[in-house]
Amino acid sequence: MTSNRKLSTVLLVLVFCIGLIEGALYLGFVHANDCPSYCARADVNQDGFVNTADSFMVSKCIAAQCTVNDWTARMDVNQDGVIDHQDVEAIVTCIKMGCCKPE
Ligand SMILES: [Ca+2]
Ligand SMILES: [Ca+2]
Repeated sequence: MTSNRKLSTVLLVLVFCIGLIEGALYLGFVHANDCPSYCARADVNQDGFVNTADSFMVSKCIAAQCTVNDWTARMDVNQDGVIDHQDVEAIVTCIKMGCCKPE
């Protein structure tokens, strides 16, 4: 229970940081660069944008200790066979690098 709570706190902070990055992107403080190939898969919920909603979806999956299957395959953004914090970080990187349209 305690580790789940810690994990939730870490994920919340991460999602908050993504919000800040999105704000910076929107204001034009961050510019697009060479984008990692996994950014093409970062729109986890397939709504046309890569943003906190996508990282939140992966975070929820991590909290629920989900594994990669037909339903969750999209959440394995870096395609290393596991859904973990690295996938959330991959989404953050894509947002930070300006590889995705902010909402
Ligand atoms: Ca999305
Ligand atoms: Ca992964």
